[in-house]
Amino acid sequence: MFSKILIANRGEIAVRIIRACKDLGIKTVAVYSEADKNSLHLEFADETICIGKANSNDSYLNISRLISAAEVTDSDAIHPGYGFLAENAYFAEVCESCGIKFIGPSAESIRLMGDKVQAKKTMHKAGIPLIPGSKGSVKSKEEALRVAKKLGYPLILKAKAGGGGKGMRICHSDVRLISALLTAQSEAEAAFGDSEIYIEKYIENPRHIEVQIAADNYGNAVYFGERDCSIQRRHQKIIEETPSPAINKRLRKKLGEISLKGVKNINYSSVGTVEFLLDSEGKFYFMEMNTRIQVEHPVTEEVTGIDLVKLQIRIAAGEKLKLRQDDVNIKGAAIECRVNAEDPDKGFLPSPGTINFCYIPGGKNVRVDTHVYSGYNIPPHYDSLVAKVITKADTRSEALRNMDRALSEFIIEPIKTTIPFCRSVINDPDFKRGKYHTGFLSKFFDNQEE
Ligand code: MV4
Repeated sequence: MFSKILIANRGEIAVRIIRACKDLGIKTVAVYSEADKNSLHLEFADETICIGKANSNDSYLNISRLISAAEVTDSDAIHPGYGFLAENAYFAEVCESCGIKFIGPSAESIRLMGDKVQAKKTMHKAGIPLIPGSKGSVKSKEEALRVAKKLGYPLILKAKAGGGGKGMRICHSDVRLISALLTAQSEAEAAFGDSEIYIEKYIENPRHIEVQIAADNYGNAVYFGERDCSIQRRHQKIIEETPSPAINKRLRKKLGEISLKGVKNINYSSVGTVEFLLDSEGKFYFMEMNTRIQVEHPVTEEVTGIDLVKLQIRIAAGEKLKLRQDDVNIKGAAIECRVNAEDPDKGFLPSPGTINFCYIPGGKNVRVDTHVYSGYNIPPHYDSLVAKVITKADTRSEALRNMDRALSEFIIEPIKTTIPFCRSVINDPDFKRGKYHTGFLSKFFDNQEE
């Protein structure tokens, strides 16, 4: 096992990772930018190092500073969290070449799954159903028109280097397709430095279902059920839950087993998430794979009793999975609401600033993962997530009531947050019945863009 881990991240996930390290008896190094001097993760870590200015490029994305910090503190591993460098294959490679263990899969797996076209081809070879689409990336309008003729509209354009919705375009006609290809290419070039675009049949109102898996270096792999992440706005998840109200035991097993086939086929080793779209007829299609620990991992932890961050660290340290599939029992239901410092009345514009008073809810079956406290100043330079409220119960309806209670107790003054918005979603009659899909939030807005 490692004796010291450097956490190359900030905010709630840095706190979450430090907790897992402490539970494993591992020393921790927190890094921080000048904007994060008063951050909670610095209080909890054994050592702290400032790695640069507020701008992410000068700090949390700065590979040489992170490696230097790991070297001067004699850290034997780096945990990247999510976002920042978590899915940067080059960073994973640099860590390895410096003799520092990257806590995640191999650089090769990250690179393969980061290329969404390659990822689809690879998963298809393992027998996983794909959304009908172009064979690879589409380079010309003639090629795009040929794909359109074969598949019919609506179509969706996606960036090969993308994921998470950037560079996506939905089109309903040849004319739109041709112009969308150009704008999607330039958007992808600007966002990822890679203009390649692929095309898929657009599935209307699907559910976004993702399967949590873990695999070790010795060919053992297990799945931990699914999460339903269909409640999104502008491709930002707001509420996630498990089990999905749309999935029965049989489908869960099928999705789980197919996900394992996919990850075993690439000799994947770490925790990871296989994303699917589920259409209104119950057919599912592979979409992409995330090779990091995800924001919404706690709902899975709450129903399985497994600490996924500890498991991720153990796998990276070369331990064998002790767990067999039969040992994974899903008990009850869990839901997560993301509390973002955003103003819903201003189109969810970030609302950073100082929290004068903060009260974190508690009570039975309430978990809050956060880095904020009374007096904390939310810097404007990073994402707006300030807390994750996770509740669980024997049944979904109890977990929802528990969530409403927890959110009603949460005080973060005077910052505007998504708490009232989350409460209106979980009290919505259709949501309560489990009847929702990725287009669900559009009924809360006049003009939901994409
Ligand atoms: C799709 C889709 C429908 N058909 N792909 C991919 C990234 C994720 N953030 C959104 N993604 C989608 N990919 C095909 N072939 C629907 C989504 C999707 C979505 C699309 C438009 C508006 C909101 C959405 C919310 C979730 C998923």
